[in-house]
Amino acid sequence: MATKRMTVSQALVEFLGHQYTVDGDHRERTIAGIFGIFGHGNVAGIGQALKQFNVEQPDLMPYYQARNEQAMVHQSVGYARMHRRRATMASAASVGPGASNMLTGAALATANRMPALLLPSDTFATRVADPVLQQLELPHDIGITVNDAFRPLSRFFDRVQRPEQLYSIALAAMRVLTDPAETGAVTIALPEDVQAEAFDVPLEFLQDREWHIRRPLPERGALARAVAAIRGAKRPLIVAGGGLLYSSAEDALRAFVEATGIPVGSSQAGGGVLNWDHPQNLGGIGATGTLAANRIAAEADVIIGIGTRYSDFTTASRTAFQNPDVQFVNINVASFDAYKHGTQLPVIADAREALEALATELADLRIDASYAAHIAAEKSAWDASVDDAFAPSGLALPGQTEIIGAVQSSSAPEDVIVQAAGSLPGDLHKLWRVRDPLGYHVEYAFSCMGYEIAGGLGAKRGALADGSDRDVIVMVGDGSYLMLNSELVTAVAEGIKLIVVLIQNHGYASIGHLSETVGSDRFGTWYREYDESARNFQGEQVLPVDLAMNARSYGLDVIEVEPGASAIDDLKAALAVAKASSKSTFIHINSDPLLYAPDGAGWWDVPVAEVSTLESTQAARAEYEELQKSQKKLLG
Ligand SMILES: Cc1ncc(C[n+]2csc(CCOP(=O)(O)OP(=O)(O)O)c2C)c(N)n1
Ligand SMILES: [Mg+2]
Repeated sequence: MATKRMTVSQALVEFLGHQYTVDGDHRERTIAGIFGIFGHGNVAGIGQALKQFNVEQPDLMPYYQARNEQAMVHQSVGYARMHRRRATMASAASVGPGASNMLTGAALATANRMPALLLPSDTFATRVADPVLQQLELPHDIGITVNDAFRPLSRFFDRVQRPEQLYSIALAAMRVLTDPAETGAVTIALPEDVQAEAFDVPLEFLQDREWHIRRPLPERGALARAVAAIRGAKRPLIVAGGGLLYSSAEDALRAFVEATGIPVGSSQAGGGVLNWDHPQNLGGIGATGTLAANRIAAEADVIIGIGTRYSDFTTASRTAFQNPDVQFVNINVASFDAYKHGTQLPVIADAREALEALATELADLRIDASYAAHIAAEKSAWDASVDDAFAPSGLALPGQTEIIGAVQSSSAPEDVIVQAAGSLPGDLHKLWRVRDPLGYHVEYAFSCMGYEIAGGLGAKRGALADGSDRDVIVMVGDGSYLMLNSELVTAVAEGIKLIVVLIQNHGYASIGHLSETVGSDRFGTWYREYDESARNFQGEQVLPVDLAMNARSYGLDVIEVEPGASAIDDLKAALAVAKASSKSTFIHINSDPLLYAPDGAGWWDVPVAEVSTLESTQAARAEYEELQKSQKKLLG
């Protein structure tokens, strides 16, 4: 057997450079590049390997810098979503804090079912120099390292304790990354001595390898049962999740709903599957959904969930579906999700394959005229509400909805809007008029503050890798910005163009509102100077923080929209400048956090204190108990 003598790191990097995802007639590299922040643990291992290939074979594995390890994983997820999970990036971190900085990223990837490969360095396998700098060193189990914290967060975890283990570990990692039901964070912990250790690697391990994405067909019996349930429905409704996009099922969905007239409400991850103005598209569904989708959902008798995890936001904490006889037909490639809500009608299959099969079986099905008229009326009423919400108020401090309206009207159909946490995801879910399958990018499984800029950069990398120059527009709140904005420096370093719209409202508009509804009076949600006498942060005076100056200090072009009656027009002008530029532009706009989007009749279960000495909390508890009554105690 022909072999090559190389280090574990060199072998892993060369192996990763030869992995391909194949999906029908589409073929691309599974691992498009490696992010690395070097320290002890990887500087002489993965770092050395990347340097060597950079000199000898620069295309084998492109290396990219980042400023924060968590942000490397966010970038990988952003990239993966733009590539419909067919490709991602790897993230290499040093021992200890470098590695543990990726924990949040790992959890985010797993919660979102997005592939991301994590390569945290580990302390010595031989323990020859223990305890090394940054080693956890637990007396009761010295073998535990910070990397064991990745175990519950990863869909696959292993540690290369000996060089020979690399083969099986690398292959298992690739299988999970490219498996539509299992994908998520994949972690290979790499002890620093093993990273640099040499062994004789069979050339076979280093050859091109293809990973064909599994697209399982629906089983005959399950399909027949689903068809019968849908045929028996008077008011069917589709809940569209991200799985539709990951199986490239938009055309199949459109054909099916056009033929049958069945309406669609989408989760955050499913935003984009159908253009906003398609007659069957009721927009977002659930806690942050539209009134149209939520009203139809309340009466629907058969919910056809496709590629959805049924998060609490999607089901409005199990209050969305009020028909006493409601049934769930759950089409999902993951049996875990297909069986949710205790259904007896799971269809474990690829979304596109299942939709095509349903379309054939239900070719003669058409919803009745009164249901169709009801859908059309709800849709047009909601569209009018959005028009109102987008109309400029002329207030010196505009509300967030008019800011979204300005971004909407200033962007091109194929532009990608990126968001993750705060009040923006809910407002976008209700209001954003999606015009491209990948144009709506809101990370809302983990809703991680700090994803926005890093994830947006990853999304832009993903677009560029496809040869697309579509703009990526990151909308970010001041709170999220302060948590993780360092990848702006990465964008500057690589000349990658992002448009960032920062909404300055001096604190947490979202949690402030939530705090009010649970009777906690916005405690701790304003960014204000500390009031010594009240011992809180709720004074009038905002902080002298200048986030525009902060962004400018990174070398970005910055446009500040001044408060005033023309703020929305000025924002549109700024966006036009940003779109025309070839460089990144940061737009700073002040907004009133107390102006809200139109109500969509969604509810979100956030438990309120059962006993309290505060009247505000007691009142909130009484209302909570009332609202909780509509929650269905569903099985499963
Ligand atoms: C990492 C992280 N920490 C805490 C939270 C809880 N949280 C959700 S939104 C939010 C405030 C976001 O503030 P900002 O970005 O300014 O947006 P705004 O609410 O003002 O729209 C917080 C603290 C979170 N989602 N992620
Ligand atoms: Mg804010």
